[in-house]
Formats: sequence, structure tokens, C-alpha cells
Amino acid sequence: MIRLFETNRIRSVTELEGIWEFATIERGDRQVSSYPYLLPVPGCWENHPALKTYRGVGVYRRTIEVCETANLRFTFKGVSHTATVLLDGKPIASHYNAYTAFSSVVSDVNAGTHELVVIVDNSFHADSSLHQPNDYYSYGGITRPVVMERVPDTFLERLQFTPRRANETWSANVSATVANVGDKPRNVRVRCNLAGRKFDLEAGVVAPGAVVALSGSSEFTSPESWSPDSPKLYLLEAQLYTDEDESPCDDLIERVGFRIVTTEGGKIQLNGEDIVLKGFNRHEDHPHVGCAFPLALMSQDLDLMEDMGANTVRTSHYPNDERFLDLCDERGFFVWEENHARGFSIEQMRHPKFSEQCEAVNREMVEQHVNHPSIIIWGVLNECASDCEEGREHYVRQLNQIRAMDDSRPLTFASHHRDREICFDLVDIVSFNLYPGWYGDEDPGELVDLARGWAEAAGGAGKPIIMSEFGGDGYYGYRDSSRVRGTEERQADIIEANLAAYTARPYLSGMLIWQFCDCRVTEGTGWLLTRAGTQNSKGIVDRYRRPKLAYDVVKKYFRPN
Ligand code: ADA
Repeated sequence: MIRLFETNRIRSVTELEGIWEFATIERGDRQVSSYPYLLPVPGCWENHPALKTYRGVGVYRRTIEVCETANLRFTFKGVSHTATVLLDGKPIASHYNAYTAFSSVVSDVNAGTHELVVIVDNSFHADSSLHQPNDYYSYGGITRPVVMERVPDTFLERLQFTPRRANETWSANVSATVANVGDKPRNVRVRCNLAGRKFDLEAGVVAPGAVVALSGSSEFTSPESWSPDSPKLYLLEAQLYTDEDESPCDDLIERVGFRIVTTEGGKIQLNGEDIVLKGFNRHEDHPHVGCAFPLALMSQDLDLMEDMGANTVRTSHYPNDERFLDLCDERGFFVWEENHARGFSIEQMRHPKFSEQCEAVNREMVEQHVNHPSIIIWGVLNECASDCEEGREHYVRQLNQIRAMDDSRPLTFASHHRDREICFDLVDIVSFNLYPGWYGDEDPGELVDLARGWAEAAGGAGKPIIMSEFGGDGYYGYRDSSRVRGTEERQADIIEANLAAYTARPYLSGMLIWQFCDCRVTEGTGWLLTRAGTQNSKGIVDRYRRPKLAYDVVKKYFRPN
């Protein structure tokens, strides 16, 4: 399943889901003499018994049937983590980063059988600055859906919808990116249909091999707004016309919601009303599927979070599968989506590819997910070097990049630098990762009051504050009345103390528990990579989603009635 709604009525769309052939190869090699495995796509190769800990290069192969000559557009929603795609032996795309999609159009593919090959590398190779041995697992495989579309020479690449509200009137700003893979310039027009209203975007000309962005807006007197209580969604249907043609040659449908997010008076507002974010950090990780989640397991995670009374999920520490975001849109569940970077020191940020790879993931994250009403915050660079001038330059650049693409959402980053932080002036929301009761024995209430002072002193005065991470390990099934570290009892005590303190402080705009579920971590050396059981065990449910004792504690605070 690609999305939770139909994205096209005119364009033909085929999902290349199924069983692909697979072989492991040496890095730099391209010759495969046989494919000994049959693996599901989407899927992680770690789910095959022979590949449970395989880190390296693998080749996926399948054939596709084309019934008449056409331009084919291949979209990979996620390949973990470095991909090279070949059609009939010719490279057509390459991409770095597991958590964003990429596409490639091949013109005039003849009728007949063709071979599609994807070389996938999940090794921590020298060119990889963001996928590093870390406190989560970089799986291997084609982990999100693959889509094959037949597109005309001129087609709709993407739509961007921004809702605005002034004096009780809503307007929609829409921009359509039109691509031309043909050899002639084209006059192009885009007609939109949204909430029962038809409107045209400005017309334009798109040169061969180029893209053009066409924009327009329309007012809406009384659309139903999107909110957790009433998550009303509308289809934004766009049709593309070229030259003087009377019928559209292509279409694209997005699903949107009317809502605005503001940060005033030290609070976060949705449609003008103050909100408090109560929820979880979540890794896309499950022992049965790795990071390649089917809809049923995504939906189960949201059911569990909602059962505990949560209203928010932070996609720590990378952009998530868009079907998960679709589910959040439908449920009225808030999302803090963040780019891909966890815990990098200034030395790691000096990696020659770091800026370029961050730029790409930021651009792709915003372009691909901007239309989800559930995303109310963009985040960058979790726990990186925001305590020094050189690190600050990265924060400035990345926050500016995101703001230039989307000025309708507040920005933040999660800091663990306490009173050494120097970047709070750059963001709209101040967020702290502090672990009272786990990495230190401070009192959570006293610590958060102190943190409020750090925010004020470091450029965060008057801004909303979120406790973006807190928690402690609890090994599922390890129950003991001694309540020693690692017992479910001790974890429940830590969560209780933290939630009691934060829910009693009206100045806080959010509290996000680390973490929803236990997650697999990279095996290595050093304290981070030698965690017991090769997992981060701070989940309120374990990797199989079995509730620990802390589950009911969360419920008590997040869902008091
Ligand atoms: C950090 C980090 C998380 C996780 C957590 C922990 O705050 O952001 O990814 O590693 O600590 O469990 O220590």
C-alpha cells in the first residue's frame, strides 16, 4: 500500500511490492552470478535468518512488464541506506539516506520485459555522515514501498499546500512543480479542486529537461478546520494541461487540512487555542519487520499511544514513512518530524559530507511531507554541537533552509547542553532532553525549573518549552520489589516522578517520553553501543509492544479520567 488515499485518477500507478531476488556482494562489485535469496519488498534483509546481522551491500532484482512504450517514473519511498538503481543494466538513480524518497524518470521505455536492479548498502562507509553506529539500528533493504508510474513528457512532480487564516477567512496557497522530460518547451496550466472550489494556478512555460513551480491561492469562507477532536481532511486535486489541450494530461492528489500553528505568549497554539503536547519519541523499529512497517503495525503503535492518552509523536530521529503520517493526519495526532541526525559531536559534524547530506534530507523531508496537517513542528539536529560557534553555523544554515521552504510551522531542536546551550535564539520552541532519575539523580521538578532559567538566559525567553526526552531503562519482565535500576518498577518510578513534575507545570508546552518502544541499537563498543540485549530499553512497551509497568503510569497522567 502506497498511501491511505488515491493519489492519481489519470496517471497509471503500480506498486512494485512483492518478492524480489537478492544476493549479497562485496562493496564496489557489480557482478552477481546468482541470487540465492528471495526477499519481500518492502522489507529489511535482517528478517531473513541468514542475514540477521548482515551489514554490507546487497542486490535486489526483479523484472517488470511494459505493455506499450512509455516514460516510466520509479519512486523509492525508502532504501536503507545508500541506493544505486539500474534499469536494464544502466544506472538511473542513486540516493543516500534511508528515510526520504527519491525518483527517477526513464523516457520511452519500450514494450517488453525489463530488469530492475537496486544495489543497497547499509555499511557505515566513508561517505556516510548521518548513518553512523548509533543508539538505533540502520537496517538494510528496500524498506518502504516502490512505485512505478507512467508519466507524460510533462507531468506534476509535487504539490505544496499552505493554509493561512486572516480575520476568520481561510486561504490556501498552492504551488505545483511541473517537470518536462520531453524535448520541446511546453505551455502549462494547472487547475485545482479543493473543498468544492475550483481555481487555476498561474500559467507558465516549462523548458525541456526543466521544472517550473506554478502558484496560486484561493479563499475559503468556512472550511472545517483540522484539529485532534475533528481531524477534517480534504483532497486537493490538481490536473495538468499542456499547450492548447482540452483534456488534462496528468494529475496529482494530495490530502490536506486547514489549520495554523503559532507560538505566542510562551505557548503553542493550534488554530489560536493553546495546546500541550503529551506523547512519545518513537523509533520505526519492530523485531518482526525491522524498520519496514506494514500498515497494521503502524496503526497498532498509534492505538497503543492513544490508549495511554498521548496526542503527539516525535519521529526521533528521522523523517517517517508517509503512511504513518497519513494515519496521524486521520487521527488528529500531532507530529514533531525531525531530520536525520542523532547526537553528533563537532568532530562528527566536520565530516566532509555532513552539510550536503543534511541539506538533502531537510529538502526532501519538507518537500515530501509538507502537506501533512499532523506535522506541527519541524526539528533538526537532535543533541548535536549546539554549544559551540562552529556547531551553531550548522543550526543557522539548516533552520534557515527549512524556514525558506515552509514558514508555516515552528522550528525546534532537542538540546542536552543545559546551561551551555547557545542556539535557543534561533528557534521558535525550546526543547530539552534531560534524564532526571536515570543519568542523574536530580529532582525532575527542580531540574525543569532550572532549565526554564537556562532557556531565558540563552535566547529562549518567552518561547514555549518542551521536555523533549526523559525516561529510564526497564527490561521487560524484570520485576523485583528491590526496584533496582533496570526493573520495570524502577522505570515506572522514574516516569511517575517526571510526569508528576511536568504535568504540574503550566508553563510547559509539551512532554515527550523517551521512548514509546524499545529499539534495536547498533552493536559496537563504548557505553552507547554495548547496551544490554543490543537494545535501548527505555520503551514503555517492549520491542514486541508488550506493556511494561510504566504503561499504566503514563495513562494515569496523560489520560486522567
Ligand atoms: C538521548 C538521545 C536518544 C537516546 C537517549 C538515551 O537523549 O536523543 O536517541 O539515545 O538519549 O536513551 O540515552
